This record gives sequence, structure tokens and C-alpha cells, in this order.
Amino acid sequence: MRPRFGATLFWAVLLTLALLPFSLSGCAPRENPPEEEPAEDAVLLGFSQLGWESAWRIGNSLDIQAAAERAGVQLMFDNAQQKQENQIKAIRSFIAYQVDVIAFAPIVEQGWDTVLQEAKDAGIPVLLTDRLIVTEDPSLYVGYVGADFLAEGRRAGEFLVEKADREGLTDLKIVELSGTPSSSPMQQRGEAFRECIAGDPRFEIVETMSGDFLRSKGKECMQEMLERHERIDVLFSHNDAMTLGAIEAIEEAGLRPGEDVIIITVDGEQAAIDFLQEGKINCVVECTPMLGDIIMDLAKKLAAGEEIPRVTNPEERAFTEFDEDLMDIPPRGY
Ligand code: GYE
Repeated sequence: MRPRFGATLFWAVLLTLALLPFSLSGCAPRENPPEEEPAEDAVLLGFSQLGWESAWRIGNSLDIQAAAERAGVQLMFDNAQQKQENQIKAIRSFIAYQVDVIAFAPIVEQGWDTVLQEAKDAGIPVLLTDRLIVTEDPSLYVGYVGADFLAEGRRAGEFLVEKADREGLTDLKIVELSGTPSSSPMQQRGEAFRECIAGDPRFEIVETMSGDFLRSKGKECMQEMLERHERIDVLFSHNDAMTLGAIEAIEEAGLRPGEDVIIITVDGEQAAIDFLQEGKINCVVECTPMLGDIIMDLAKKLAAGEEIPRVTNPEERAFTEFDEDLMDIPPRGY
């Protein structure tokens, strides 16, 4: 039997979810009839989202919620408001409720072993989504679904090398806006980008600052770096939210983004693609938040006791100013 407090939590979560589309879409009336109640034997998935820091994250949460409805999966969804301790609490409540599967997007890489051991002891499989963890015991999670962050960093670096080759650029001073410290996208995007340009005298990273994947911080950091450095030729930013803030700072400083400062960003949200098409961004490395259908598929397999692949990476690409079909990019949906 599932404990009663869990049932209350479940309905509270469900109510929040039902209201969410209204709060995010300015109360647009729903055209579809209300969803049917999930079947009694539906798979119960506890999902801990890390926060609401970017359009990417909002797109990711909405996609997961919509995919659960489509798949007939009962979803207990908790938002940790950017705090690891809240994610740990949510995972503990999923264990107490005896969900079939736990999935979560770990805000940082370290510090999960104790709670994941508790899930393992309770016999509940754990799926990592979106970000990775570092642990000495790989049996603490069954699989990972999300981007290949090293490939993303490499695409960013390769674009810069191509740009310099094509235009004969030398002596490029680069600033880097990095994501949340100790998060896997921050570590791996940064690492792979550096590897790409290492040893090439045309490139120098003059400063790295963390903007925590937030637009406001991206702007603040860029303002500070523009004051500190006489010349900045390139911005490599770990996500679009920070890039959009940085572009404001660059324009306020009287510089032209995309021309005076080469801008390379990661995610591919619509606002960034619009700027790419306008020439204010030079390269957008795609990172898709649309992971919901894959997560539901894997959750059902896990609940049925089936094996799943250790790693599932969605297909991703880079969009650049050199693309011939630059103006034909379909709407991004986030
Ligand atoms: O790039 C960023 C978000 O973990 C891949 O987190 C995700 C990153 C994404 O806030 O916009």
C-alpha cells in the first residue's frame, strides 16, 4: 500500500501541473477536453526538475509533462528551485511513495550517492535526465538520457576555428560565460571547447565567469568583463539565456554583437535563432530540451523490468552564419 500522505502530495502535484499551462501561457483557454484520469495500473514516475532558470528548462518541463499525458504515465513532478537539497527531498518523497521509477535532472555532478543508495535499497530504478552525476558506484543509476555536452563544446570550438580560417582572423581575445559551477554541461562544454582551440596561437581565453545559466547574471558578467578588458573579440556562452543578457550589455557598450564581438552560444531557443538570422549571433549549438517522449518510453521499460541503454543522446547539430538554409530553420518550440 502507498502511504496516505503520498496520495495527498500526488494530488497537490497534479493540481499544480494542471494549472501550470495557464500560468505560463497567460491564461489562454484550453481547447481540448480535460484529460482522462490515468489508468489504475499506470506507471508512476517521480520526476525532480532542478529549477526554472532558462527558457530551455521551461521547455524541458512542459515537454515532460505533455509527454507523460500522451504516454498515460502518472507523473509526480517537483521543481527544486535551483537547490540540490530540494532535489534530495523530492527523491526521498518519491521513495516514500514507492513510485515505479525516479527520474531527475541533477543540478550539480556531486553529492547524490546517499539518496541514490536509498532508492536502490528500495528497489526503485533511477534514470538521470539532462545532466550527469559523478559517482564511484555506477550501479546507482540505470541510465542517462540527455545531450552529449562534450560534442556541444566541440561544435562551438570547431565553429570558431572555421570562422578564423575563413576570415583570416588572428589574435582573438575570448571571454567565456560558463554555466552553473560543477554542473555537467558547464564542465564538459568548457572542457571540449578548450581542447579544440588548445595550442593554437590565434586564440586566447582572457577570462571565464559563471553566469549560472541565468540571463540577468549573463548581462552583469558581460558588463564587468567589458569594463575589465580593453578588447573582447569572441564570447563563448554556455547557454542562450546568458547570451541574451550579454548581448544587451554589448549593445549598451556601443558594440555590435555578431560583428565587433563574435558570439557562440548553446541551446537553440527561438530567441537565439532569431538573433542568428539577424546577424547578432554567429553560431548556435543545439541542445534539445525535448526529452519527454524518450523519458516516458524508458520509464515504461524500466517499470516492466526491461533493460535500457546506459546512454541515450538525442541527435543534435549546430546552426551557424555559414549555413545556406539559415532562414529555413523550423520553429524551435522553446
Ligand atoms: O543548456 C541551460 C539550462 O542542463 C542542458 O541547463 C541543460 C542546461 C541548458 O539552464 O539553458
